Amino acid sequence: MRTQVVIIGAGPAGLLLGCLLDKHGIDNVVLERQTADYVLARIRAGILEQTTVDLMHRLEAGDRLSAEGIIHHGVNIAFDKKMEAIPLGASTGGKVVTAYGQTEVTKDLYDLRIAGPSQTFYQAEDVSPADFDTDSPSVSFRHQGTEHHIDCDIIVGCDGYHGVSRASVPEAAITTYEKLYPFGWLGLLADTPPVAHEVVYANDVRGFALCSMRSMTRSRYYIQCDTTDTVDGWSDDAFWDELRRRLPAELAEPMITGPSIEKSIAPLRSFVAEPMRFGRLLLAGDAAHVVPPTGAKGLNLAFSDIHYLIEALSAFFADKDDSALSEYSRRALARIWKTERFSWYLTNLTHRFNDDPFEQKMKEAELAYITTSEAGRISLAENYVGLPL
Ligand code: RFL
Ligand code: PHB
Repeated sequence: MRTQVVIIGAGPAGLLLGCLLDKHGIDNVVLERQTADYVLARIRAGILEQTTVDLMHRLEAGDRLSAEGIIHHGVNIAFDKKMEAIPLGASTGGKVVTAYGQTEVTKDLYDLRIAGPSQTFYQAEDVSPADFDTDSPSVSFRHQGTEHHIDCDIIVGCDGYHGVSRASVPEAAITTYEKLYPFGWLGLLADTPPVAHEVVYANDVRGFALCSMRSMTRSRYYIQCDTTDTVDGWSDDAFWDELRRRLPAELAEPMITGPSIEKSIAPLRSFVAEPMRFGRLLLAGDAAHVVPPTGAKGLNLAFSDIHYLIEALSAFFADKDDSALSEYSRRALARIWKTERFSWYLTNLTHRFNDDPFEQKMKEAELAYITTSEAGRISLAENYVGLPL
């Protein structure tokens, strides 16, 4: 088998890239380890930057997003039960974010992908990229018991933090930066109306809490938990009780609770791998970088990588312009590091994880600054809506 681009991973980054390559008339194959049902059922991100929304529209895959996405004109920060609203548009020339689940984004891209011309192999086993330090890379894998080998021009690793692509790069060629946080997020999805119209990040003496939504009848909440906690150790009632205890009364009292339809624990990590190009292998999305979910940047960052990558790949295939591929890493990393900084900053600001009274005072002062100073509000808002591409 031969194709121009092999994409490893059919998460949002891989599917978006595959659909954009189809639109540019560039042959591609997507290889995914899991079943389509598994990938489509994953509950993750919920807040989209305008650049992410624009990419969906560029593919003509944005109709449902336009109809069902909920525009957020602000974001709320609560500190010790006092809530402050930070407007987004007023500080950013009218920019907003949209609440629309990653699950729905993935479904919209999947529907487009299966209607398109290119092949996707789900349940691809033992995917192995090879010879990407030459001009003739290839990928081998097993599918339904048959061994396959694809010769290609480019391999793109969109296979997430635990994928095979980054792991295939010789250690000496890659530098990684990593920070693990000493807490996790316990998330709960419920068919109850969201308690607030826009996202609330709460820093409380009992720990962080987040109120978000998927629709006007489906809520998504998170609470900071210990890294050793298990989902089985948290009944729905225990979750709702703890969430209420961490929120201002104006939210805790009217909050409507109900049975969970999903509950999961995620570790929090900051991670960057440099560079993002190794000869004919390029990395994108969580395969190259991870942010803690505070600030809702992971999916958006994966999409901005693909924005830079599609420009680089179309230049490469139009006139074999190799410099476009080299520029990819530099352009993507410039935005990635700024977004890593914001996610790390917002995580530190909103969580409780050491008892240092001085640090606590610093967080209170920072919060007072970002909620009362015009410059502070603008800084938070311009990062929250997404830095320019
Ligand atoms: P994914 O989604 O991890 O997809 C990678 C795909 O690659 C497959 N794969 C392989 N396929 C073939 N062979 C192999 N050897 C393979 N190894 C792996 C996997 O099965 C999978 O299908 O990476 P991608 O596409 O880069 O997308 C990244 C986003 O999923 C991620 O950044 C976000 O979910 C992060 N995130 C959030 N991002 C936001 O922008 N806004 C949010 O509100 C937000 N909230 C969140 C989040 C992540 C969370 N968790 C669970 C970590 C909330 C949470 C709780
Ligand atoms: C979500 O809706 O899942 C969500 C919202 C904001 C975040 C993270 C996750 O910062």
